[in-house]
Amino acid sequence: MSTPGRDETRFLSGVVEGFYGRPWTMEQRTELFKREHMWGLNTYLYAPKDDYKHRMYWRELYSPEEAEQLVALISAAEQNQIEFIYAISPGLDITFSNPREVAALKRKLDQVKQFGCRSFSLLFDDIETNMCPADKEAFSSFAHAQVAITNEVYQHLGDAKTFLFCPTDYCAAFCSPNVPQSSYLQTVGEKLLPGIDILWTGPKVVSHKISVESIEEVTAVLKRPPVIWDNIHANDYDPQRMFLGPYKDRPTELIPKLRGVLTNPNCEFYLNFVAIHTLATWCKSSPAGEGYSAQEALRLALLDWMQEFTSTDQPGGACESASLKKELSDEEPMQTDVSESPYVPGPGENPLYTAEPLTLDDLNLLSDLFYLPYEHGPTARMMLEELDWLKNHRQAAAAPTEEWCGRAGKFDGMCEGVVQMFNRLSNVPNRRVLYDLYNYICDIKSGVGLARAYVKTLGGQNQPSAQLLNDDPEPWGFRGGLSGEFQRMLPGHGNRDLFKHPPMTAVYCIRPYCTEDKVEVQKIFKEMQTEGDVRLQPKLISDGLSSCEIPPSPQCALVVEDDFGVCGYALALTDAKQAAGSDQRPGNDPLLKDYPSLVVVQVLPRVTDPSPAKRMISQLLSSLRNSGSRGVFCELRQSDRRMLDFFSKLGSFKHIPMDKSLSQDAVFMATQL
Ligand code: GDL
Repeated sequence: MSTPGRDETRFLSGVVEGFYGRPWTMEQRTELFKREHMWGLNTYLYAPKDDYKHRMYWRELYSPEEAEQLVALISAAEQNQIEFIYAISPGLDITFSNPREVAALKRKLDQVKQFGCRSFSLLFDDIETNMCPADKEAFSSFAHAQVAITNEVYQHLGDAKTFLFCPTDYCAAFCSPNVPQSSYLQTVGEKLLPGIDILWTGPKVVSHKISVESIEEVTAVLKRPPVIWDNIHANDYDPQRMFLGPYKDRPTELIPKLRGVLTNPNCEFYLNFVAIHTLATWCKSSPAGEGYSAQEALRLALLDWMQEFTSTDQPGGACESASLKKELSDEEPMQTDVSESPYVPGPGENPLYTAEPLTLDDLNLLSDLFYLPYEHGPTARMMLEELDWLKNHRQAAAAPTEEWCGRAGKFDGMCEGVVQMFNRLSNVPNRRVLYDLYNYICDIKSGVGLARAYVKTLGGQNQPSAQLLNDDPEPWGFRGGLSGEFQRMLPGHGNRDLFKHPPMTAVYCIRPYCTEDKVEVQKIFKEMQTEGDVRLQPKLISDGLSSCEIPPSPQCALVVEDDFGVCGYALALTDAKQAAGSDQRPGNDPLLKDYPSLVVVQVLPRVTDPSPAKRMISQLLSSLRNSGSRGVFCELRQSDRRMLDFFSKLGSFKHIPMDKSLSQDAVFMATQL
């Protein structure tokens, strides 16, 4: 069906207000439209998760007051040539098969249409995937249910300019077993009417990089290029972070392969200057032209942002405070001293406080300290490197070396830079921007302050008890609240930081095992054995698989390659009984009854990213399921901490207690299929 208002060639570019938490105000949204228009962006998707009537109470119609506000908002968008797309998220509790529910959805969207809106969106992100019994009866899958209702609403609206659908599996990481083979995406791709566009966040919810190949892959399944819902600057998942780095790690070669890009940025409206400005620069850079430099885009954005900090013609700005004072003074002249001449300190008195103006260097530093979800900015990285060096090069017994003192001084200077930046920021005339920034800059100032005091202590300048090694510190000496405490107690994951564990940039290729891989697989098996248990005790069935003595079942063998070659494998037997028998293990082992299949995974230590192993496991589990198996187990040696950790973290595999004589030093984990 072709839609009269629809322009497929138009690249949708702009903002999705799609985060959790306090929605933006109407005034902020109007300001957003002006900025988008000024910077050449063309779209706004209204999808604030915690707006009552967008999600939780999606059935409820808008009151006359709300209607008036929405009408004004939609018209403000139009005045700024911004396409206003109204989204609704009915997925929390909708019964897809009930015609009254479909009618409620139509009624709501009809109301918004009356407000002047021409573009709509149905969102099914972040919802439970199991259907209620009534829906199970009516639809063959969750995808079928969503597609049916979306097509019906789309046809009902008839002439939507744009219609967007957000799938429940909206990124590659959510697709099982993978993007091309996801039956959910296949159904969406085949059954969703061609006039409907599909939102996609990339490889992950918050994607570090989005490659052209990954987009080609998803486009093939969806049968249309996606609209990227980009969470690169979203900060609703961590109250200590905001993102002021440039739009980055999305090649501009993507532009002709996409239907659009909408960024879902920081919750705090005024923190999004860089996010939106740099996205606009990206959208304007054609791959054929000069190209896009994230660094240059950031420079341009910060230059413009400077203006905003110093502008006083805003509500809440210094001028407004002054005029507010004036108004008050008009009303109650007796209570103010406005009529008096300004105070001038006399000789020997305190000079008046003078605010130092903010500098562009301050903004650069601010952006470096709050850069991107997978990357700190250059100065932040340097500070971490210096602190790390100072910690590791301080011999307690001896006096600090000249080099150590020099670097400690440099570190102290960088910390002082943060304090100065804080001071100048807290004096800016534009208070609205400051208030959005405030918690974050306060937090980083304290964090840096602790590190600074620690380095002084290392150098012998501070008494250890003075600031942070105190037995009874002030609450700012132990930060992060209960959530921080929980995190610190978790192994590995909780302690993950961007400095010590930068995200993986390697590209992994997973492919079926072929006989030529035998030598490499055996090599990996041997290497991992010597790393772990040299005695090869206890003898495991999976050793036979890994050493290629036992052939894996058909469709049950994968290898993963990185730039250096094969670096891991995953092998499985649909029925491990025979192999167990040949290994002098009782073939009627109760384990084998419930879990007849066996899987073994191994990856070299250079692969620190767990995702290739996860992807291989999920592909094998899906093959085993298709072969009719009920369950699968794996055998691990106590010494193989890495694989034990890996399977434990998968969540689905549970420990199976075994008879000690049988299991010796082995651990068995299993899952039903
Ligand atoms: C999500 C949510 C989004 C949220 C974001 C970042 C999508 C499609 N949905 O999964 O509302 O802001 O993560 O936390 O991204």
